[in-house]
Amino acid sequence: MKQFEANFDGLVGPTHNYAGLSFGNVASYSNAAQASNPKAAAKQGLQKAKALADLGMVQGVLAPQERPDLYTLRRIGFSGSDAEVLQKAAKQAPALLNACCSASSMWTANAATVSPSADTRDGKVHFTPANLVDKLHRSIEPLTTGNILKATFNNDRHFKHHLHLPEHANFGDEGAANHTRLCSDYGKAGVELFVYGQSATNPNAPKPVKYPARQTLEASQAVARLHQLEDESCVFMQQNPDVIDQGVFHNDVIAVGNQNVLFYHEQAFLDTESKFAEIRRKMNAEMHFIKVSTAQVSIDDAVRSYLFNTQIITLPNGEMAIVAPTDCQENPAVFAYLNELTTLGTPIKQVKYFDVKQSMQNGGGPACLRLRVAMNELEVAAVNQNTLMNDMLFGRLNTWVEKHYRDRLTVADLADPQLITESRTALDELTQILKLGSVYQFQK
Ligand code: SUG
Repeated sequence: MKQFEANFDGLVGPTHNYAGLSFGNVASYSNAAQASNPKAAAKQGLQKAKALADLGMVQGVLAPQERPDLYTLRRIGFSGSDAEVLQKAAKQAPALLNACCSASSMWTANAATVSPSADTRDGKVHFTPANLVDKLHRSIEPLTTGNILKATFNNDRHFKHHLHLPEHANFGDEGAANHTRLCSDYGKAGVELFVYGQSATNPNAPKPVKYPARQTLEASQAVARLHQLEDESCVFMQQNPDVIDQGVFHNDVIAVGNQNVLFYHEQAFLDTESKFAEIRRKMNAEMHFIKVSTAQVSIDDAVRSYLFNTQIITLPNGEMAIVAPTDCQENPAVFAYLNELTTLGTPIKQVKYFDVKQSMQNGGGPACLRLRVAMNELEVAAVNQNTLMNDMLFGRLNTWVEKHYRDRLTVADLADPQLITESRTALDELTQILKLGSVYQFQK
């Protein structure tokens, strides 16, 4: 049976803006209060997704969330008509309004953790939405994320959907951004590498001092239990707290894997050698660890260029390619490194650059924008086919963006009640295009 690794990219929502909401995420902070271009952001994302589909990859899309999130604003005491709720929040608590307007669900690497059927005891593909408790604006995503995942992977025979973990700092969970599945072939049992930032219940364990460690060991262990993974196929590894303090807020900002390749910065982890030995033993197949040294690329350059927030994909001809943001071309050290990488005799043979600057300015590169789901052909056939990228869907989504999205949005614009109508009209039409049913609260 054929095996695939599908990428499901998050569609950028109509309220994409720069509000500086993510402490510890350098790009989000440094671009705070700039004007955004939601239309360009959505189109950049669609271009990348379509290009991967054109390369022969299985590519899908995940719908964005409803923003402004008036349900959360009402839950915290703002009342009246929708317009009144928005305007009261804008006046009395603008920071809360900003949190309820973020389009952050576009970074679907944080939507959920996914374990393919080859790894799980019941032979199903398991999904656990991330609770994202570390950031207010992201902590309001998981319930709707669960609805969207269920509407996209809507077949109980093949897909098992869990509730997100308890909403407490001990279980801080950021989804696939801290999870890498290594394997010889997508359809064979692999090793699931969970990278955490801190252990919540061990006060003596190392942790960052300046910025938050968003993922806990306890959350990663809970996801592994829920997904019915064998101990022998899991490795739990700690992120180096020093790099979190330099802006590496998720592991996918400093390491990325695909099949039997792990591409990483030498400062990414703690206990690197012993953990890599554990991976080798549990993999039972050849592993390629591609190390980038600080002398080649500094942490600062890695964070600015997002060298590691790249996608490594296996093309239909078996060769691997790296999907990088154009920001990597613009950074001399990183560009030189990537040019050399393809000549080093590793499985990575080509680099493909994409302009995703609208997302990059909020700290989201190509890899943040996608959720990986390894599936066999029966599972791919069980996915909601209307969410899979092809010429027709690409055309329809571009027309949809063109019709509903603004080309300029500032934080001040978030108080505009017209944005509620625009966003709901767009999302209602999107659920019809993708045939998702009623996934949003306003549709219920
Ligand atoms: O959670 N940025 C996101 C970026 C997520 C990137 N994802 C991965 N690395 N997988 C975050 O920090 C910024 C929103 C704002 O500031 O308006 C934001 O949420």
